[in-house]
Amino acid sequence: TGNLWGYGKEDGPSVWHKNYPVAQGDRQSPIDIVPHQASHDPSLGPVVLNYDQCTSIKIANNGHSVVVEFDDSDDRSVIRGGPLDNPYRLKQFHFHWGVKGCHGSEHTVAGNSYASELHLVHWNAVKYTTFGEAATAPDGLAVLGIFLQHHGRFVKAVFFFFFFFLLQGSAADFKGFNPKCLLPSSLHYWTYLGSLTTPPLHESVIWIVVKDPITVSEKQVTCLAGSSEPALGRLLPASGLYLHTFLTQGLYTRNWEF
Ligand code: SG5
Ligand code: ZN
Repeated sequence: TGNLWGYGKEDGPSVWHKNYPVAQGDRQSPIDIVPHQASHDPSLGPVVLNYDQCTSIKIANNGHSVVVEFDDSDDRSVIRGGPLDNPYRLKQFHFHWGVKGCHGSEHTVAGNSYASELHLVHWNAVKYTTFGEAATAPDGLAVLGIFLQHHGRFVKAVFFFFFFFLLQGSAADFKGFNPKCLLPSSLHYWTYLGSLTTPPLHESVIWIVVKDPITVSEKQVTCLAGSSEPALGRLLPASGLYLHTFLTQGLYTRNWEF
């Protein structure tokens, strides 16, 4: 079919526009975040995460990435504040990583990539009735991006997700996981209006990219070698990029014990 895409030479980011013309649109993601070019917007407040109801349902591996899905039938797990006008429901999170183990992030900061990037995908259930509808609307999605850097401590939860990637094509129950254990202790962020980073590349994402990475051990990141590639080469200059600094409430608890 004409809708196949990937990260190879023939089907990679540089040719996505053939099937998805919006790839050449003006709010495409990812971008290179240049910190000193970001303006401070004093009207932006802190981002607040309510994940403590632990609404995860299952974990799945489609051969490209690992995704953890959440019950999004109500507002038990939401992100609010920051650039968002209303709470957005957590739908799923997934990871991006690279073949070399250390350049897997999609966003870059002043031209530098991180080992991996975690995306927590939320949707606007106040304005839209389904995730699918929200995913095509300009204010439909809010994705919280978290960088993973190596040279840190071994993080069991992260090891678990990456290990699950080795189990190609599998899925399992995964109830009661609180993703707060995957976040850094401060949620200073950059925000800009962007898109999904993979086809269909809808320009529907309010990006909230957290400045501080979480650190994981080098071993657990390099075990990802040979998996997905970030959409480098599509990195565009940032327009309307805002920096906001705010300290959040320390560390978090979770139910899942690894
Ligand atoms: C990844 O990024 C995700 C997609 C996600 C896009 O390709 O895929 C995986 O992690 C593999 C399972 O998530 C899914 O396909 C869920 C099964 O697409 C969406 O979130 C759909 C709207 C793009 O998301 S991103 O912009 O945050 N990177
Ligand atoms: Zn993603």
